[in-house]
Amino acid sequence: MAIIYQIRKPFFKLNYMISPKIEKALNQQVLLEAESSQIYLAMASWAEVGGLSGIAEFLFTHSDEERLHMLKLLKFINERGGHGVIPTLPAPPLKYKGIKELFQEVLTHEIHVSAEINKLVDSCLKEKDYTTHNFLQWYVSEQIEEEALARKIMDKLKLIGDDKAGMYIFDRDIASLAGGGTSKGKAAE
Ligand code: OFO
Repeated sequence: MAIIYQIRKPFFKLNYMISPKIEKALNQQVLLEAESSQIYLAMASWAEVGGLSGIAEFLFTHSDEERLHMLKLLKFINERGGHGVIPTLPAPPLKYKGIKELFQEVLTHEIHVSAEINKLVDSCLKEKDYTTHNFLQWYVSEQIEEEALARKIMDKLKLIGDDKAGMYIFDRDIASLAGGGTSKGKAAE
């Protein structure tokens, strides 16, 4: 029995475990995805209280998607022999100056998330962790879609300007853009 254990232990370590460096970086991304979910949840609540039901629906859905992104990472870390850590989150902002400012924050946040994903991909290449590198390609594609969606929304808001009727239609129609990323409920698979 002792011989079998001695053979299996290094095999397990060599083939299945992620390095502490990648584990830490992935857990940092868990935090960022969880933070995204919290921020969008706070935005959704602000919009709902302000009578912007379409924007609220869009943001509630977006918040759910970010939670799925977090879960997908967490499960991957655990499957690879690491420990997915549930993070402590800073309180999100509760109020926004207006709709345009809110969606500008969404775009800025998504650009930041994309940059962090790219750093993570780079670390995987440096560590020669091709399994995690392959896993992260889903996030690379997701970020392209999310940034494009946030830019599309900002373009629409610029066109609308201060036109109240335009803003009414925007609030009515934006709900149909919810779930526009690659996630669409598949992230936790
Ligand atoms: Fe997780 O996709 Fe946005 O942040």
